[in-house]
Amino acid sequence: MKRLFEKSGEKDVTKAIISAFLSELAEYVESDCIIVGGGPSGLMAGAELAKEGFKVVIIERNNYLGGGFWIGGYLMNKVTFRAPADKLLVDLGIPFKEVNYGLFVADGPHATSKLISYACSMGVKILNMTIFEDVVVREKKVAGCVVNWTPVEALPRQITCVDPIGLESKTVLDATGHDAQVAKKMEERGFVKTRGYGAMWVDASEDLIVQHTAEIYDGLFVAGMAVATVFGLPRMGPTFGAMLLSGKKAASLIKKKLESEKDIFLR
Ligand code: 48F
Repeated sequence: MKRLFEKSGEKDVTKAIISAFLSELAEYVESDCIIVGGGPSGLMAGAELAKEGFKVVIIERNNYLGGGFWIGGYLMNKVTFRAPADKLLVDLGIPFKEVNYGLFVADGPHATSKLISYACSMGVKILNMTIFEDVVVREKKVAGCVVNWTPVEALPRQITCVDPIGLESKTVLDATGHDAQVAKKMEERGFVKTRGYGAMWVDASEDLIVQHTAEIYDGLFVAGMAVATVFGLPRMGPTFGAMLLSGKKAASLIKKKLESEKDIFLR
């Protein structure tokens, strides 16, 4: 019999990881929303949806979340925001300074960790080291994603096939940044058209990205820089207000759609 004071050993540590991970994965093979990309727009959207009780999972190819939010431009880790996004910084508890009228600066690592913490504490689940490969489309509706472990992408060619797995969801949000990977896959399949992002023009870009944040195919939404790529909008460089506002807008559009359907998986 195990003595009371006996500490857990290697097998117990391994079992704890396997059982916690697999039970979560089994629970999240079906969700209300799969968010592809854990950058600022994806994290914000996920947090806002999970706050409302929706079942949300973020697919992120890196081991870390945050995307381009950790650093500003040119490997300098200060991030900027333009009004009215300063109100969101207050809500998220991110310290910032006003450096010019309506222009705010914050520390990238501090801002990113606050946003990740917000998303996790609202109940967003994370599959990191996981790459989006394809879409599930049924009867002209996006109904999930096909994913694989990130390292599978880099496997030597001698290993011919490690099949991916399918995850079902009521909605999918493309928050993969400039690459707009989900929208591009839909384009490859002939379902949507993307235009590629335009030259930098921060003043126009922020508002346009928030305005164009939308459902682009039944069940598929876009947020953040993916919006610029889909709609041919100007790029904006290292300012992040529109990423947070676009994520928030995507969450409200997805919520509306989910509420119009009957069988949601409220947690
Ligand atoms: O690029 P990213 O930060 O996207 P965002 O939320 O924010 C854009 C800004 O960071 C910045 C900007 C404006 O301020 O110009 O670029 O639109 O985060 C995108 C996330 O998606 C992940 C990627 O690793 C990153 O964390 N991602 C991209 N492709 C895949 C993916 C994929 N195929 N599978 C899983 N994750």
